[in-house]
Amino acid sequence: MKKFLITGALGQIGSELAMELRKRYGNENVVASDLSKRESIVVESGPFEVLDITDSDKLDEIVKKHEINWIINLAAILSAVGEKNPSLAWEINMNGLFNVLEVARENNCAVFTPSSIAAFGPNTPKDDTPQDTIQRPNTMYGVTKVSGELLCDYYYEKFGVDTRGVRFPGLISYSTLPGGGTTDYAVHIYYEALKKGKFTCPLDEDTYMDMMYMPDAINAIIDLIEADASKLKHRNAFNVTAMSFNPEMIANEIKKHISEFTMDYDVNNDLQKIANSWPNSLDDSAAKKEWDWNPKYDLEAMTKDMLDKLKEKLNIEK
Ligand code: NAD
Ligand code: AKB
Repeated sequence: MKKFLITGALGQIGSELAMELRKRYGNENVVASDLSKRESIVVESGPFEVLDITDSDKLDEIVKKHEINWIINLAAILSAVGEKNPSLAWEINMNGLFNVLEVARENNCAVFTPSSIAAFGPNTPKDDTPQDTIQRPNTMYGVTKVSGELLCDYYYEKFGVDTRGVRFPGLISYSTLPGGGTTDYAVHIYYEALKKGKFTCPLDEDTYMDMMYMPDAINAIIDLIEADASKLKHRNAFNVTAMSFNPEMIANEIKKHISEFTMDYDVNNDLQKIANSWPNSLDDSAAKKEWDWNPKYDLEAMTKDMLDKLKEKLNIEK
């Protein structure tokens, strides 16, 4: 029986993953944790611990107390915040991950940690970016992501820790707002379209990036956790994607539902620089081959669902 600990469980991914895991594996088998106890269905619906992942003793204590055998490490600082505070990004993304891997090694736990398209850099082939290619990121977030991939590989090779992970693109969801990334505009655009009928985009119109709707991301995590280990060659850094678009394309899709919607641009140079260093589109054939990765939502299906769900959430009639 799998018994999960999720770190950073009140964030964009964790708040939805915790609920889906509880549905599938039972509430008591999914221990959620985060820096503090915030108001959330995740805190109310099952076990919750206050945990700072830089505190390895507390992490070890919680793993022992709940007899955890899977740690899903979602505590992190994302790209935009990480560029403003690189030492914090290093402390949490690297030292935190190191603690997670050490505690996992000592307590025989498996570990899932997401990497990101940020693990690539300006020298990486931009289109159809291969699974195995040049990785020389020029952001602190990207440096921690590629180092994290290597550290997870090391713990598998050296100590036999069952480490797994994917390189997520920008994730779009209606439940919890994103935590300070470069792809966040693709979430905010839906809120602003419904609330104000207009959106000022911080990235220029030619900025292509890979994206994915949260239900596909949640399935990716659970499918990889459940995958037959003997079939996994890449383990910690599978390219996964569901769509690639630029701001014009998402705006045009929204206009099909909200005809009066308009978008203008006020480019944020810091964000633009980060986005320009990332791929336009990923090749995710290794994930398809090794564990049957198969996303369900494209831009059209995601936009319809996002707008329907957000209208309900924001109590908007349109
Ligand atoms: P998020 O910012 O929404 O949530 C991160 C959570 O970590 C927050 O709830 C925060 O309180 C918590 N946290 C911060 N410092 C902590 C600490 N010291 N100890 C414990 N908890 C701490 O992030 P997310 O979007 O849910 O991302 C989760 C993981 O997925 C990260 O590794 C991120 O790099 C990766 N990822 C996310 C995306 C995306 O678009 N959301 C894309 C690619 C990769
Ligand atoms: C970010 O923009 O920082 C994240 C990511 C793609 O890793 N959404």
